[in-house]
Amino acid sequence: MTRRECLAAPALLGSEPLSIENDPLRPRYHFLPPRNWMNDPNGLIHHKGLYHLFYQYNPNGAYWGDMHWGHATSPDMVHWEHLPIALAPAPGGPDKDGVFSGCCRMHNGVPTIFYTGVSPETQNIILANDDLTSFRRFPGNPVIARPPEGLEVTAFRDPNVWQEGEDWMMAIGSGRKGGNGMVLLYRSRDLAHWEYLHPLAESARTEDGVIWECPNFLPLHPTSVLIVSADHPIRKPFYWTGEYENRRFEARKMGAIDDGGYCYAPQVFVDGKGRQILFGWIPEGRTVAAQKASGWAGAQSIPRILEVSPGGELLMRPIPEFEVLRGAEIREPAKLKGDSYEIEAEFAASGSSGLVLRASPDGRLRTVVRFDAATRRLSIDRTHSSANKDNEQDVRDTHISLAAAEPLRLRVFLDRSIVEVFANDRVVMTSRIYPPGECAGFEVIDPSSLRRFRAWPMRSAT
Ligand code: DQQ
Repeated sequence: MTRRECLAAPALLGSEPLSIENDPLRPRYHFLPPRNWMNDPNGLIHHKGLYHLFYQYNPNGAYWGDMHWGHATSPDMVHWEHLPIALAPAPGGPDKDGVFSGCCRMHNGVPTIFYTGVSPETQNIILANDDLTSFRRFPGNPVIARPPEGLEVTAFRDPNVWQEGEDWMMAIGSGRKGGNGMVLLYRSRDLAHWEYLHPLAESARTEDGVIWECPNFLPLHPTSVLIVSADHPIRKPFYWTGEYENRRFEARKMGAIDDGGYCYAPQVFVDGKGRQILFGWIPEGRTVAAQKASGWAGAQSIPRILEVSPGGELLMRPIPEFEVLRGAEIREPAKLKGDSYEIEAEFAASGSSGLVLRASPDGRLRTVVRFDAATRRLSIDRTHSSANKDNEQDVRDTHISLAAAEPLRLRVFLDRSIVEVFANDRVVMTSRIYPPGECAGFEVIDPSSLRRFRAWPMRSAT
């Protein structure tokens, strides 16, 4: 596809309905396209001093379907410039029914996109020019036309590619018919011909998902990381850390990428500073009708830096680049209010402590982030976040193990309808809330347990 063809694809840019600009629920510092539906982050790459974020995009409205790849670039992962749609389904080709998720790697100096075409699911390649503004389908597509012989699978998508010596390796999200989620491992010398090796990982338990989507394998030393998004009966991204030797992955430790229920299909890439960075899709928690009416749906998480602890736990911290959006520091909790801020709060891990966000003037509407020291459970309660019962309303919680005398350290990012809570660099909960604009109140639960507090109103990134 040339740049001109990109522009001829259904328009991403154009005149903007006023409702989107004025929408008090629309996040201001998380990444969103100008309008319509977005889901998985795709093709993340740092190239020639710019970050490229591609994403699953429906140009027809704020609902899932007709998957294209939207595109934006940034110098810092905070401020983004929207570019024309990068990839659109090509009539008659293997991606005629949708350009599904995938990644981008440099191959012989050429930005090379690996992705899934659907109905049936096949793996394909697109070559980009050096500034990733024009795209050309590889004539040998599909490079993998079907799942391995003799294996009955429920899914075959979302290629994740890395290099090992002279070989290129590909992990594909899958699931065994009548069984559980798995990741299939392939090898290639030339990217055109792929040989199936074996499952890189396979779940023994239905509760960890019967389909594993969007695999990310990080062959790090001494500890490697596998991340998958488990679909059905749960819908949640998990990680495993373990050893990778002779192309076999021995998973040792499992954990959640996010326990809040609103982070899915994360993708990891190595950024310009050599850091492993994760972006995740933040879906909506409201009805499809409400999404369509608003004209937008879906956001990208604050990028997280990943590291493996000596004990094999995945550590996740927000990138410090977002600090440029901080306004004047607030040290007294009583002075904090609004719908867009960042908080750093440290609590003695005793009793029941936490934060109340976006409270209405009469206190009846509120979102509560709470830690219960006795049970070591961290929760987000949004049973009273919104008066509209059509919005998802529940309590989500997770366990966080703290060493003796270790305080609870929270980083909270509130961005109107998004709440992202990082706890002690190892637990993250992302949630969605839809309170009316008057809900700007803030409170600390059990101020006697509060050891440190700093907050900043956050400026818009756009
Ligand atoms: N979303 C994509 C698929 C992927 C799923 C389609 C995960 O490639 O498996 O939009 O959200």
